[in-house]
Amino acid sequence: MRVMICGGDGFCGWPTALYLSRQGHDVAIVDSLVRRQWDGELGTQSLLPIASPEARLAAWRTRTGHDIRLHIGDMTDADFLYGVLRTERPQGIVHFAEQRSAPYSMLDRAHAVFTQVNNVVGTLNLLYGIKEVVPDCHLVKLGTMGEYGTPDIDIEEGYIEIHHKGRSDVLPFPKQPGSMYHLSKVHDSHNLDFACRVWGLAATDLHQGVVYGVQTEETALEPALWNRFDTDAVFGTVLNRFVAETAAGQPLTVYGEGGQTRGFIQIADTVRCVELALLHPARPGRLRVFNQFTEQFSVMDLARRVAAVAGEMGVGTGLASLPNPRVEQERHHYRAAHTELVALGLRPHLLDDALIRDLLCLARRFSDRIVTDKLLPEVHWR
Ligand code: NAD
Ligand code: USQ
Repeated sequence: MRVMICGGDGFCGWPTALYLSRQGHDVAIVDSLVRRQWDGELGTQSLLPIASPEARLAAWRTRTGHDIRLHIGDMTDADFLYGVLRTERPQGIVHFAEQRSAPYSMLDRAHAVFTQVNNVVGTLNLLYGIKEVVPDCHLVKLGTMGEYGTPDIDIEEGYIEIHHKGRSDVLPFPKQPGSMYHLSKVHDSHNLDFACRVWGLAATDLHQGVVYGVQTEETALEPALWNRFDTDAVFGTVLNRFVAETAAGQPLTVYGEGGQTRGFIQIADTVRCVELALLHPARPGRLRVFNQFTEQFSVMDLARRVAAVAGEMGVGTGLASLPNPRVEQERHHYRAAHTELVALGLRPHLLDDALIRDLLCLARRFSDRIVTDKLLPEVHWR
């Protein structure tokens, strides 16, 4: 399949590009490389050193003989995007190319506006581009479990049957996002739904949970292929941060009571889920939604898991209970359906102590790269 990976230089996109290339798909990456600039803006860096995009692709070509094409440009630039679509004529597009940090989107007005413009306009350009240039192309778009929020009922996969005043219908599941970033994903989902219903496009919205882990079989092949590992309080996600905090000799930063519960998925399963969605395209005319996570944990569960493994290794640093910088429920019901990808063949890799140990070893090896004064949260929701 000719596949275009938008955001293919990022944490999820890079391993996905390599995995799909290795499966024999013809892969092209579209990325503005803006994520690399945000490290500069925030004064931080990936815990693992990452090669330039050109060096990454050259290493992949030398090692596997597979060519991955690179188009550097911004999704919000419609002329650029249309040009790439005309050149590549993709049969499948995977769209990761958004500003994905909730704290970054809550820094101030300018960052909130940037996040929503970047994400919503980029996706809208892509939807129009597909409609006008490659209308039969299947779009696999990364959304987030955080679109649903934490309602006091079970979360379904995208849709819920509602009975109201003697009538019933299957309607999009209600959305209660918790940051300006998560809101941008809800706006995207509405635009995707519209493009499917009205123009007859085929799209899958992957409501992904928090991703953890770093390397996949492909990225681990050699240093030039390594994936990024964010540790700072703005872009680092919770489990990877707990590992990095341990490596830095600091206590684990549990926000508030730690009862916040989320769906989680390993990076190696992310790439498999995307492949499954591509291999089993959505039918045109109705937006398909999959909840993309494999198990759920509370923040406190995760902190205790990491602390226990670190303790066995003799490197435990304990937990720090910090006032929650976010506005979110810290004790709540959480049970979300996630059966569709399993039905397509996903065999989940669940979190185990061996993986935590491997991550801790990796983080300790590169601990001198952790920018320790960027570990504590400084972005407040109120
Ligand atoms: P990332 O920031 O590492 O990668 C995103 C990539 O997109 C970067 O390389 C960046 O340069 C590029 N990009 C951003 N805006 C762009 C634009 N306007 N034009 C071109 N390129 C642009 O993020 P990630 O962790 O790989 O996340 C990828 C996607 O998955 C995002 O849409 C995110 O919302 C979603 N997601 C991520 C997680 C997670 O835990 N990492 C969880 C759920 C969903
Ligand atoms: N948290 C802590 N301590 C930390 C970091 C986070 O207690 O040091 C808590 C947060 O308060 C939150 C939970 O852990 O309750 C998850 O936070 P996170 O920073 O790991 O993840 P989040 O902000 O939700 O965002 C990440 C990705 C985003 C994706 C989302 C999936 O950055 O792109 O959309 O996970 S989901 O959470 O399902 O919406």
